[in-house]
Amino acid sequence: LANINIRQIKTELMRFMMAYEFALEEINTKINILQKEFEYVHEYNPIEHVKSRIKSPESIIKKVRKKGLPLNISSIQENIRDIAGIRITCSFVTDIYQIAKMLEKQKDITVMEKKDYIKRPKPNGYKSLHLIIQIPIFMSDRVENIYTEIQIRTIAMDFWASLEHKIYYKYNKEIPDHLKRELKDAAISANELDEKMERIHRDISQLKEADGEVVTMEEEY
Ligand code: 0O2
Repeated sequence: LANINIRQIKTELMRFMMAYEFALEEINTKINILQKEFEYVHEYNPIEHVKSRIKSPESIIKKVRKKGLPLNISSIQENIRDIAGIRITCSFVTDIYQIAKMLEKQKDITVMEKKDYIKRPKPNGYKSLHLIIQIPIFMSDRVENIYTEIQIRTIAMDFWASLEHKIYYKYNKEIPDHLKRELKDAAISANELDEKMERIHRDISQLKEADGEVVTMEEEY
């Protein structure tokens, strides 16, 4: 009896994790389609790169404990919403909102939560647009609505966040105040770079437009 139970639990856990893999596959396909078709129509690629990951069982358990939640499948499914995570790195800030809009409009995507850390950065300087979405996964005997976290940011925001993540963990989650200030300064510099590059991009687009070249970046999708 004990063997049967363990087998059942194993099967359930495998199916549970598989659903998140499928969610990532679905969303990656959607992003691929958007990217290819957008580039074809607008002759412009707003996406620099896309990365996806499944949260490890250890970090899922760590998050469950940190939030003081019960450790069972339905509690994890409902409360840990970034088991499947996708990060889209865009060229410019305006691209972030365009990509978000294109995903939000898709009928099978339900936006459950939107955290705009670009309009309201975190106190440490962190910037990104987070969409917590649900996507249906059609399996042999059921449909599961799977939570996925989509983080959309520019290269400069990604550069800062990736390094801050490393530095933060290296210092075992306690950084001295002067380093916190320096990190915040670095975030401000990253932001200035984003603004400058976007301004140059806009100015060059206007020049091209004046020269009679078709400029499509700001067009409605
Ligand atoms: P990891 O290692 O990237 O997976 P939640 O705990 O997710 O239910 P919370 O904390 O309000 O709710 O979510 P939030 O703030 O939207 O953060 C979710 C994810 O955003 C984090 O996942 C990070 O990936 C990223 N993030 C948020 N704040 C920061 C920050 O200050 N610096 C960096 N580098 N990344 C950040 P995890 O699970 O915390 O970490």
